Amino acid sequence: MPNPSPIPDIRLMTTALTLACRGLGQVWPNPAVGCVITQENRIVGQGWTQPGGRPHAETVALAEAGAEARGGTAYVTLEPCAHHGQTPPCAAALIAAGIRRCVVALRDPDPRVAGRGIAQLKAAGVQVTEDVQAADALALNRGFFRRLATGRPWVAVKVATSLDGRIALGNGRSRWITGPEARAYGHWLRASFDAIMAGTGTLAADDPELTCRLPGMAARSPLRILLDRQGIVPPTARALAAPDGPRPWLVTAHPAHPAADRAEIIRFDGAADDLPLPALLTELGQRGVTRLLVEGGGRLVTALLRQDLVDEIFWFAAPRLLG
Ligand code: AOF
Ligand code: ZN
Repeated sequence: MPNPSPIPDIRLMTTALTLACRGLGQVWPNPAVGCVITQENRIVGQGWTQPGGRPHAETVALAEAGAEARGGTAYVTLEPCAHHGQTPPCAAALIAAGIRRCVVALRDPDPRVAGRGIAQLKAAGVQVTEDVQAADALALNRGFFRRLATGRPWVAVKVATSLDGRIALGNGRSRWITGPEARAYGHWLRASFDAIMAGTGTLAADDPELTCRLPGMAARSPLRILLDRQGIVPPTARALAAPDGPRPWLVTAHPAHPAADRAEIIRFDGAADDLPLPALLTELGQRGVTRLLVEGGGRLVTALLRQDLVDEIFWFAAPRLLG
């Protein structure tokens, strides 16, 4: 049965954004992009940036669409790339596939792209519509945009407190304050970040694994970054245990950290109490991290807040008093 009324751009772009989300935490230093290809009123191809950052979303969607892409419309959450990087340019691939119209949420600020993708599409006679769901696309890739603009990752902090604002018991020993739903959400959060960072205090007191333990999502555990300037964290720490994911990074001023063979060492010199946090964030940015989740401890979080380095706070408040 014919369906003459076209699906609004905004709905198809929302679908593309949903697809893009799947790449979050998996694609750094690349952005997580989504792509939907339609032919008349049917979706004929869908794609999102693959783990490691490639293939790009458009490549995946075009492969699925095959010959049906010809004359179709492509919805992309970020301007198609124009550069010959590790993959051929997506703008050229869309043109070659015969895409007639391209709807773009947002331009790509990467200097290798920066408007050239859109210019190439237009020059080839593709009709381009820009600025569809741009705010959502920007929010989705805030890590990618932040790193390109400042050299540092987007920094989120996760804290769990009691109703009276405590993060630990008076004796200094933390324990689970929040319930299973909050814990599951916390694990999902971990999966959506490139890296998770914790300081000596939390590592020593809680011995967290810092992995994503949602069923079937272990492979989505983020890179673990351990901040242990003085070399206090033992090699037996659970956060250093052989994971499914990448080898942890250990940031330390210790010249011969006892756990050096269990992690990649990032040397940071300076006084034990005075963390050069802006420099550390720049170093992480240089290594490609776009989305950093900090899970304590209190001292690290306080220092980040004091230095105005926190972009986002996930605050879980449990309905109980610790006193
Ligand atoms: C797209 N679609 O899915 C992504 C794009 O190192 P390369 O060759 O993979 O290029 C990385 C750059 O490509 C990255 O900085 C960003 O500008 C763009 N990412 N572009 O058309 C995608 N992930
Ligand atoms: Zn591309």
